Amino acid sequence: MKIVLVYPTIGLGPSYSCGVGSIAAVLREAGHQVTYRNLASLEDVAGLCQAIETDAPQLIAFAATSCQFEQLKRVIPQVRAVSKAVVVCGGIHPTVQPDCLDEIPELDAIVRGEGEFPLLDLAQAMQDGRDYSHIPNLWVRTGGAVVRNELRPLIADLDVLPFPDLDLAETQRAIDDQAGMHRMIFSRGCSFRCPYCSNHALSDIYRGKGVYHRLRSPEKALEEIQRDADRFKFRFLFFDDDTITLNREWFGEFFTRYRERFKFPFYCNLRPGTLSRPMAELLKAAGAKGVALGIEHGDEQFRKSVLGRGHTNQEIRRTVELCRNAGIDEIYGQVMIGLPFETMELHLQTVRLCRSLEIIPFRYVYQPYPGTSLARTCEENHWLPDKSTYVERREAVIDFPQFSREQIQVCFDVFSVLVRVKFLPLRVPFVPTEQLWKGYRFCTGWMVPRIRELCHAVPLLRRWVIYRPQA
Ligand code: B12
Repeated sequence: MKIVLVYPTIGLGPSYSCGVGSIAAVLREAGHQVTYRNLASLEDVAGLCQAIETDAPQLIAFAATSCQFEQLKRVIPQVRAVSKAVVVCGGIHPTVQPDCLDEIPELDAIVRGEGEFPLLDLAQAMQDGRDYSHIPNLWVRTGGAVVRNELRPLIADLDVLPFPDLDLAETQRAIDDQAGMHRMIFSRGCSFRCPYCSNHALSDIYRGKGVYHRLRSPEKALEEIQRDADRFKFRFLFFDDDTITLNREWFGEFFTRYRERFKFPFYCNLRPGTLSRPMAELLKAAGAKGVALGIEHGDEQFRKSVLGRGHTNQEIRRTVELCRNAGIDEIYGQVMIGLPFETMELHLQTVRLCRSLEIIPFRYVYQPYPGTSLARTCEENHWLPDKSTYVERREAVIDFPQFSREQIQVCFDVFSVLVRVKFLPLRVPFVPTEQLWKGYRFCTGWMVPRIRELCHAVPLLRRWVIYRPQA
């Protein structure tokens, strides 16, 4: 059967998804004809519709994170207008927010959770002309009602899955776009329950359906790297696994064998407090060039109470030290800005911690992801953004009473400079916006737009001139 898989990356730049690749591999193994379409911009929708008219698939499946789902509200009606295919949507957003089916009347069904076998069952049922409304993991629109099927158990052994079948040209384009970096992932899930991350929402949904954190065997993971090395041209790897240090036995075997077999330098994510000295040394010996360290916030108490991260600043320092002593020098400190209950003063603690650790700053604007307990806190307090589409993780969208949207945006814009240029004072005389605008009245006409432009063009100036932490 002809199936089109659409991976939207609207506003994000080239990327690829191992999840979508895994679905494509399973469908192709079963003999289905799968075409992969990337959707990089809303301007490309006409092209997508044209391609769909040419491909004439019977099934069209869209992938969606929450932000991309908002974009799909404009895309799917246009696709529906040119195709009679069954249109479904899967991925994290429909999984944690299945009621989203109501938001796009042109959608026939959503696929919750791991999509390989539900989509395969759907394709088989359609091919055989069978009713597909009772397939586990699917919520299906039938007439005026929605059939909400149960989730099937999680795939216990990831080795049963074929390797992701990524689109060759699109993947190579994304690798080239990121200076030769190829992203791979060998695990699913995470056993920590950080209230801002979708993992705890997913593990709640899957309660009673099997162990949530799973890994491919080291053998299969190494085979997958070899397969990709034969397919793509890349210079180094990024292991996207949420917590690669979680299973120490796996970690030991995988990196020992990686060191013997491959020469590709690599980066991986790292949770403070989960690395020992031998592990750091093994990482380095295997070729680790750097790590992305989940610092998240600089204030210990805040990190614990709001973000559920119990480790101390001392433990973060220790992890950084272990990496440096082992010779892993590129340490990216990942932090979030604009969190519920955060204030400008608390944010400055993040700047101070990052300065003292001398890490490479890597910052995100906090986004309240559906199904997470921190998003529920935002909802209860009526803080959820009124803006439906935004630049994911880079654009401030929440106006907290104690930390305004403008302040968050400026803190985000100047964060890296403030961390790197240590002599820049953090305690600076802020002038509230209104006062500044009032001050303009005393300037002569031609100066006003110039000052305004200058303040907006130079974020650092905006930070110092316009904003003041609120009491
Ligand atoms: C790795 C990763 C990435 C990598 C992917 C690289 C790669 N080579 O695959 C990159 C860096 C590209 C990436 C980008 C982004 N990511 Co990301 N990412 C992850 C991470 C850590 C793991 C995802 C993964 O690969 N899992 C393994 C695969 C096999 O599983 P999977 O992706 O979940 O896919 C399965 C199901 O979801 C489902 N499924 C997925 N797609 C589809 C499509 C169809 C049609 C169907 C039926 C089913 C289906 O079936 C798949 C197979 O079982 C997750 C966290 C997590 N634990 O899920 C965040 C996560 C998915 N990412 C997230 C976000 C926000 C983003 C970005 C928006 C960030 C940004 N600003 O750039 C972009 C969005 C990209 C896009 N176009 O959608 C959020 C999404 C939250 C939300 N509710 O929207 C997550 C959950 C992290 C979090 N903050 O909690 N990401």
